[in-house]
Amino acid sequence: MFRKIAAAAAASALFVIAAPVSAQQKWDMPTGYPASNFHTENIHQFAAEVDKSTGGKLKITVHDSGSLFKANEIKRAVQGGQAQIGEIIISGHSNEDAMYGVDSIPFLATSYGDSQKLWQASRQATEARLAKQGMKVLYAVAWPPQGIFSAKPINSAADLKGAKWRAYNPNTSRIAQLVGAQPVTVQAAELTQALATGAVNTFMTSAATGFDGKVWEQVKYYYDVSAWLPKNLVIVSQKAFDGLDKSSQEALLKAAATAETRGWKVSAEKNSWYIEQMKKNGMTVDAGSPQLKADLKKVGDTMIADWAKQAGADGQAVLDAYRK
Ligand code: PCA
Repeated sequence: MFRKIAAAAAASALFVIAAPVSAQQKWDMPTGYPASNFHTENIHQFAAEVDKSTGGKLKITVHDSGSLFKANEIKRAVQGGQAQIGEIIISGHSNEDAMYGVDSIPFLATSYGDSQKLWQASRQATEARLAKQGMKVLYAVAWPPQGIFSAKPINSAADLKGAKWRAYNPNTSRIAQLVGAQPVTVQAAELTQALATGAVNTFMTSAATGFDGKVWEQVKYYYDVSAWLPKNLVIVSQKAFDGLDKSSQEALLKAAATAETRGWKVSAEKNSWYIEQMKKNGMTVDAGSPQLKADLKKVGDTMIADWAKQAGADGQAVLDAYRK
């Protein structure tokens, strides 16, 4: 009897010692956007590469469309360890820290090149904040440029007064306030529903999200003003990352770097295709009148000044690095 117990104890001790080396890790990855979205497709490619390059040691299961956690809850889920890895829209969290909202200020960075520059200028500060919260940034990818979708024609900001304005982050709510619209926060996964019920009729987003939500069924006008390019970040819990062996960590970082390059490229390449789909489905696509653009530029100027105040010295350093 004693021998049996001793043998079992020895075996389980061996198992415990051996476990970290051979163990397969299974991670859940909540994301907020649909399977067909280019960010989600990029994430699936990333997960497949990680599987391959770790020899199957790290399996990432992607839960898209806010099915595991709603888009705005994913950051907290990764922070709290309910999910090991996740995708977030960083500007969704600018109420926590102004730094998170720098990519969503109208007319600060309006092209892919400038957005990339702004990301390089703000990456360290963003990573440091997330690190303090126990999270590591794996990669970031920009959404296509943000334009205005509206059920009725818009010629100037005055036409936006009283609109039921869908917001997806604090900055888009702030724009609504500044133009006299009524902001309602709606995550992308619920946009189609919110339009169908009439809860919202106007919003700013990319043609990518316009396409995902088939918004042309309710909304007929798209003003391609290219006001900013918000970013999605793929973040991992530092604790989960530290639980990987060295070679898996390296494989994960390598796949992340590849996904970042690929994501920015696909975002830019697909943008014109998305806009084509708006037209094909009967939407009027317009660059926006000079008055509308001038009005929005004023909104942007106010928001850049507010942001600089809120983000303090760190914010000024980011703006200086960006403008250099
Ligand atoms: N689509 C997301 C965020 C930015 C974008 O282009 C959305 O509308 O929720």
